Amino acid sequence: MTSKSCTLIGAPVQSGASQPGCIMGPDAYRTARLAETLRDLGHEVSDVGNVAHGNPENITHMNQAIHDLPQTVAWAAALEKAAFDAAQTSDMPIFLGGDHSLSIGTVPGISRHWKKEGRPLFVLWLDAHPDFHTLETTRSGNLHGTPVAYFSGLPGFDVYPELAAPVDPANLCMLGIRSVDPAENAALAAKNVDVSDMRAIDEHGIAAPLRAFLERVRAANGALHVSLDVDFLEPSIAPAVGTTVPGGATFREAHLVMEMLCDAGLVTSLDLVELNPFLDERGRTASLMVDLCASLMGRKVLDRPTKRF
Ligand code: 6HN
Ligand code: MN
Ligand code: MN
Ligand code: MN
Repeated sequence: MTSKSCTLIGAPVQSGASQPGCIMGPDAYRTARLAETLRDLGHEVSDVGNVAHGNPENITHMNQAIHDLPQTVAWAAALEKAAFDAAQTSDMPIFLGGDHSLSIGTVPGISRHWKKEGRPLFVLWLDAHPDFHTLETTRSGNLHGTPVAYFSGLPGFDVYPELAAPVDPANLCMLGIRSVDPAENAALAAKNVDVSDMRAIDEHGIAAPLRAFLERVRAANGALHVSLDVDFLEPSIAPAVGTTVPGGATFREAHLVMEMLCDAGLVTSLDLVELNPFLDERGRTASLMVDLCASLMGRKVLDRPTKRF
């Protein structure tokens, strides 16, 4: 792959998850040598450190289950700006999470940039969950369950920042899905979202739906944002996440997705989310996420270094 300028942006968000720990995510990726790994592949890498948010405003919502709304909205505003700014200057902004509520900021910022450039944004959501709750439908109140419904322009998000460029639900693709709440299921069907759940992947393989999606992105001259949730992966290979669901993507399925994305050359930004280093085993999940990132950015199977630890 041609050399890219990559910008690493730390987003130590944990207000959207039920348990603490994602605050340590960005530093776990640094410890697992993400920057050095991408440099070894020939890319130019700058780590701009962690984003900080402004003072949270006193925002409330009638759904009493919701928690940490003011802080999550403050993060969204700060990350929307950070994402928009990074997309002006970098070929590949990479957001180091942080729980998945960080996409309430990153995807809208990236999408505002591409609207200005006159290209539609597509989003590949690699996750056990569709994160398609509205503020009315969430029962857990964990706001990491809401980003996709919000940036797709569903109603009921008046307390989140105003969207400059909603993502067309026709431009979404979800892979790895295997834990969906009833209200999400109904909303996904109503918006006709392209969802390949694990049952479909078992039957048809993971390459077929991804290939079809990439053809759509290419035909539309789209930009492509990838949001990779640790729980996309089978928990036995990626234990460091608070929302494990059995039956996830295997090691090879996950690498194949990244290798196909690399070959397609369409990816323009990336979220690495939900890593909770407090739940990890000797850094293995952080290292796997870095290796997946390496596959996305050009490492070939035959170039994989022998692990010495
Ligand atoms: N994630 N649907 C569940 C909820 O609490 O709303 C799980 C959300 C998981 C969030 O995957 O980032
Ligand atoms: Mn909380
Ligand atoms: Mn998620
Ligand atoms: Mn998830």
